[in-house]
Amino acid sequence: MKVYLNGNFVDEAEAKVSVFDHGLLYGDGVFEGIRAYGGRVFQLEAHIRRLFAAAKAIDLAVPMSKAELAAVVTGTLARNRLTSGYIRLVVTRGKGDLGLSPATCKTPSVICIAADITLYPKEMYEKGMPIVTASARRNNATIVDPQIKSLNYLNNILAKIEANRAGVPEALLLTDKGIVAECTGDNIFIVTDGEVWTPPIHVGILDGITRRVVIGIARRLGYTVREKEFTLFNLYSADECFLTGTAAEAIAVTRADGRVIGQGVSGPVTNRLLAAFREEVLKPENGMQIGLEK
Ligand code: PXG
Repeated sequence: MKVYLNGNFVDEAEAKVSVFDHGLLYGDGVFEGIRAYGGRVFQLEAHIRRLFAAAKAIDLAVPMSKAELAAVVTGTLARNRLTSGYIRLVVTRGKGDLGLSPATCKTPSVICIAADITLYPKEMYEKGMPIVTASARRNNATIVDPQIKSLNYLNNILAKIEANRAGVPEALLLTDKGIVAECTGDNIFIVTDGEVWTPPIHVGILDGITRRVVIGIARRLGYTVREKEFTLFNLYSADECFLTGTAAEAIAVTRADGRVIGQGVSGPVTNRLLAAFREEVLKPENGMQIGLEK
């Protein structure tokens, strides 16, 4: 695998980041998880925009333009002869002195990796999957806003550990007030009486790009979509539930904390939205061409 590191494409084994990089020492940096389908990078502009917004929120100046960064993403795929797959874009505070002040970090590190990712077992994409509610709560947005896709994912990792220990692939995080927030790397939707509900961004969640795309699809298909606060009661009594995310794509949840959701299958609304999503990712207008860079 060739990876992009600070201006060069190098072999994975040659890609060296300093142990003094504050991304490693303090989780000081931001990232994006992006996917390519059929020779195009899905929603690349939206991902680049979100990365710049997150960098701004942590007062980190990305050392290149949005267009240059987009070219890094398509270039990384092209150099690895990939027309589909997963792309990880990382911007760290860079190498500095020990001590958490970013003032000692002169140049941010920019990293781009292309790889495969399979988040959940394949059969679960047809049958749905079980989740549990984690005892770990989602970061309060007044402390570190979950809209910042930062290199500090410990909150989510703690929840994932709870899922692993419970023998399920994913965990749901609630806000500190007990409102349904999101899963460790996915946004959550429920279907109740034909309406599609998803938590609003202000509860403290990532403004997911897949979430936005799926809301758009659902509205175009004529569903009422509400960005609405709801509790575990609403989840347990929902007709359907599904998760969205770049890595996860879209997948039904058929059991939560041992309660069967609806009929315990990937439901009709979910299936319709998942099918439409699979078409959406292949539409030329939604993606940036990978191109023919060597
Ligand atoms: N919530 C959280 C906390 C996330 O990290 C999503 C929701 C979904 O957002 P998007 O924009 O992807 O629809 C995420 C996304 C990884 C990985 O490598 C994680 C994500 C995306 C891609 C890869 O674990 N999280």
